Amino acid sequence: MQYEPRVIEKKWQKFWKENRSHEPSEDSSKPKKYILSMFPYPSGDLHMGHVRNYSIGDAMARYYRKQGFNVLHPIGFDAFGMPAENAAIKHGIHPKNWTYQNIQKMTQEFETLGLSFSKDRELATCDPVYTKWEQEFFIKMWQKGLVYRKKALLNWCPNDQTVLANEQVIDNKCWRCDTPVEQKEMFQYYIKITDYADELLKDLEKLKGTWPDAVLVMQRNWIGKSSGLEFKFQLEREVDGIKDLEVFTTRADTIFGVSYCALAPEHPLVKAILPTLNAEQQEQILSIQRLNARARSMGDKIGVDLGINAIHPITKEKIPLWMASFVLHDYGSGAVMSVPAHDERDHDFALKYHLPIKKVIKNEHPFEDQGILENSLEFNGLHTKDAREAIIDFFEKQSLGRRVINFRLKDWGISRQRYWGAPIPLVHCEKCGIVPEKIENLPITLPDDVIIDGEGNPLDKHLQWQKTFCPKCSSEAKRETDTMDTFFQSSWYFLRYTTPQHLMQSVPFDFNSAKYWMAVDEYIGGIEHAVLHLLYARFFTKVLRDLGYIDLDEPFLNLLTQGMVLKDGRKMSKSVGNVVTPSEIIEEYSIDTARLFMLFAAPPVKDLEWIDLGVKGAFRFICRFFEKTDKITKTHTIPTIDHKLLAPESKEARKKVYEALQKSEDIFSKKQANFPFNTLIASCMEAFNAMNAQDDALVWTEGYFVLSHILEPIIPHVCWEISSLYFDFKNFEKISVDQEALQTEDMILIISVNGKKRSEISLPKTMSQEEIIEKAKQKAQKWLPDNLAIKKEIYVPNKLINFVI
Ligand code: ANZ
Ligand code: ZN
Repeated sequence: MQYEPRVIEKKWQKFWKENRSHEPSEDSSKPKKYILSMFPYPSGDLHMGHVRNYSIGDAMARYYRKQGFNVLHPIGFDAFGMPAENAAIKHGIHPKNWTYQNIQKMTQEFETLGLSFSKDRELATCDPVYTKWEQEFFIKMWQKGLVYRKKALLNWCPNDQTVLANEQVIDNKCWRCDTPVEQKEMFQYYIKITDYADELLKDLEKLKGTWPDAVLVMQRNWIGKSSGLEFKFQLEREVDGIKDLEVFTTRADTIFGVSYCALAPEHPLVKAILPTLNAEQQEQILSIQRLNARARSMGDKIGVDLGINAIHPITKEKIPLWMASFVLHDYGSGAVMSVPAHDERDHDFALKYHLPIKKVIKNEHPFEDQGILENSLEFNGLHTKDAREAIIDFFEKQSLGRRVINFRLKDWGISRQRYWGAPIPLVHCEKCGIVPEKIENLPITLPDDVIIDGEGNPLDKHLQWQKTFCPKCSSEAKRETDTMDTFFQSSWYFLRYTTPQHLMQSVPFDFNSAKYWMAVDEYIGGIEHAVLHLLYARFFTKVLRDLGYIDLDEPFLNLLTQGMVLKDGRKMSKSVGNVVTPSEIIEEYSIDTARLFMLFAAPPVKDLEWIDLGVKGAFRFICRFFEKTDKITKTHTIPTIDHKLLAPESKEARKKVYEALQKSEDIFSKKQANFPFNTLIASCMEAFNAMNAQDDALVWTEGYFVLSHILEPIIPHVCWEISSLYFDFKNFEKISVDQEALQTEDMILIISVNGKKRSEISLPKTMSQEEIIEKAKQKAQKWLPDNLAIKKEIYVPNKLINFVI
């Protein structure tokens, strides 16, 4: 039979669509699996990374569906965001049109890939209904005190008069006009994710073993809990009413090694002292203020002597104060006690500015945090670990300072000064201040008629849209023009999918549906989302729980971070110019080829190197697999085979077939971790080769029956075609591993004639020597002509038989 991919792919895709084969049932008594690949941004082109991501998820969804699970495997689009607005600036296309056109195109492409998505639950986060629920969440958070407004520094292009995202700042210059970017203070809305810092950290324990360790470590570091001492240095003189300087240290044990204090350029004391400094010093401080955090951390360490001393709280020594570019204004108190003898960063700075260095710990490497204290008065001789505690106790007793816990995690700034996002549903009233919109007025939708020219926020210029009435006092008021960070949308889309279409207008998601489907059993996506998306989604889940929307602590039970697709050792991407598009492969070979190659070339969690020859190999296997179906004789059910009576080659074939089945079961029951589909496919290929090396018709039939079952999740079109021709799908459920086939106690013997290897034979170890020699003789008949007598038969058990003629 000839493999004609075009014909069978069309046929089965039509069948699945018409039969709604991939829609989950609402029957919550059934065991469920929720399989989710991270939803895509609708950039318009489907790349191999997508194909990989979705093939992995699809293989899982198809397998569990076949095993009788109720499977939810949805797709949607993360549809707000900057690229749509950039397209508008560059090509004059309206962001909405650009986005929906791309969604349409990509939906089509997903369909051609044969991905078994539930169509009913598809969503786009820019849809006003989605916005409506999201705005409701925002208002509930506002009412609960989880939202606040605070001034923050943003990248500002003075030429375009617009806020720039970090990606739009290149070498500290504006991406459009090359003007040096400044830092501008503006009001921003923040969500108090820090209120949940402890729970977010603690619950990482629950994910141990089901999330990759690397991701857990990254989340832990991002949350960055550290405990230490907070205390104040008195200043030698008052500046503008400021009398002291607060610092946070995790190394109280180094208190006697402090030789200067370093302050962030934004620190209030620096601002107060600024006018007293000379012009050059002032300019140095201002120039650091203009840099964003990334530029500061990458550049040289810059310092300015502030010309004022603090008093050491214990020794009463004079400690000079410096502005330092490396001190973060938004961590701790924005000021550091610097210990150059024991901190590398402080050390570099001290060398550069000739500041004293005082050693207070005896240790081999000066920058390790362990050792015995010296030059530390009554604390001398203590180990650093104990000294830390003793010194904090001392500070607390003397009321000089206190033990505190700090988190690196910062509150989530969600304001964006852009058009293509969900409007923040707040109203500014002159009398009442900031007031949330009434729930019944949601959604607050975007106006269509805007001018998008890259100068400022288009909503700021749309006065008509801004005009509204105060929800509280009804006087004329103004809408908030900031829109929400797109991470807001991706933080709850997985909950929305749980809810059937007919309820979508009346609830954000249905409580009971969410209860049934959540948590996501398998979440699949790139490692680049290890921190932000996954942390925000975990946070959102906890907030929605506390607001009564769900009963759930953690949204994703298992996480699989798939590797990248590489070509010639580099990430496959437009900018590198090494892209192979999915449609090229589909046109030249077939959809199943693309899927098979993607899952065969590497385990899902590892990077995958694109090899043209590998794609060809995948195609050739499918062709052979399809063409050899004429060997199938008995159909519609799995044949009954008496294993003992089979020829050794047939036994070997059955063994390989059931080994593959065993592997498949081990993978999906997670006895083998991280879904190593590559080894499963290799095992199927081996089994197929073994089938080819024998000629028992029933073994062929059985082999096909089992292999099309195992391979269906990977190459569905081919397997559905084979199954529909020869088998009855219902019988797939009856397949189980034949233990007898696995337990062949066979040995492989080399057969040689006059010392020359002629053949090989596989025989049971239990067979008698006479029988073995008889079988070997039959097998080697060609080389043992009847007219020549066999002079000698040499048998070496488990190894070989040599006939001397
Ligand atoms: C003295 C010291 C001595 C420190 C030493 C470290 C090593 P984590 O663990 O991340 O919390 N620090 C405090 N506030 C800072 C800020 N706003 N910007 C930059 N650095 C700041 O880090 C806490 C340590 O980072 C603190 O402990 C402080 O330096 C510094 F051998 O104090 B340490
Ligand atoms: Zn009002």
